Amino acid sequence: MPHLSPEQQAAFARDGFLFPLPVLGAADVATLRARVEAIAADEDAEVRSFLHNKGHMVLTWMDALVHHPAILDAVEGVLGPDLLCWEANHFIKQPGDKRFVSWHQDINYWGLQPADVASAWVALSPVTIANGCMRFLPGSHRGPVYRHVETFHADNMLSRGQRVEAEIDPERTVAVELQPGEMALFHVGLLHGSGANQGSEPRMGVAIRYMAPHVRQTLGAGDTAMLVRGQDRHHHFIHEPQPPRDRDPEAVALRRAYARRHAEILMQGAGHPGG
Ligand SMILES: O=C(O)CCC(=O)C(=O)O
Repeated sequence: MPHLSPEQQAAFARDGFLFPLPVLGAADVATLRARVEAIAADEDAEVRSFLHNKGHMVLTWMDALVHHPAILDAVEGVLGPDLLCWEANHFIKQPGDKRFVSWHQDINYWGLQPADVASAWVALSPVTIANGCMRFLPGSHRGPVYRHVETFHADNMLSRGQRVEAEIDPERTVAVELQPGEMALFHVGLLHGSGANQGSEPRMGVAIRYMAPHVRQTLGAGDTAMLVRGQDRHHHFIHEPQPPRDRDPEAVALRRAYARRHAEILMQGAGHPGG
């Protein structure tokens, strides 16, 4: 896929998102999906946590995904030629899964400033209104950063169950339906959320978080990121090495330390003792 056209760049600046962007072929999606399902079914909780926190440091195929040229070409179109990958979060909802993602703005609790940060949400299954696709509120990345309340609702997939206090008019929202291998790119300030899976097939996607290297972590010291394209002239984040092989013991130990620090930074300020 080529870099974004001027029209696509203008649409991203106006709306705060772009989709659908085709980035992966059917064979790649099938392989990735099988790998993600195997990790999700692993008996070891630490292995399962690779799907939520810094798994690209220990799994070569996840590292290859966050470096995928088609994904990075599109991200470069909105963030520029130098790119850090901060995180890759998998969001999986099985049929009948009641879990949802309340309306929120990521910028409100990630601590990343300025807002030159975008998520590349890649579909590994069909993603439909029935099976709980995301919804976006166009242009909301240009508006205020709203107050959020932390609900810690059991079915909320967000770490604190954080929900924006603003009223969202459903008529103004856009359903982010995707085919497997398509991607939605969205701005860190965009209001978004998703419902339960009321369909008959799993809804699977991975949200890869990218930023320009001048971005800082304002919540605490010691956060980490992987340089995936270009150069880092700022060094605001400790650089993560690429994994030499799957689950290399040294890489696993380093990922454990970095993932813990990353989680500590993100949960600072959470209003719940179990945060
Ligand atoms: O996958 C979802 O339903 C929500 C994803 C999300 O909130 C995010 O990527 O920031």
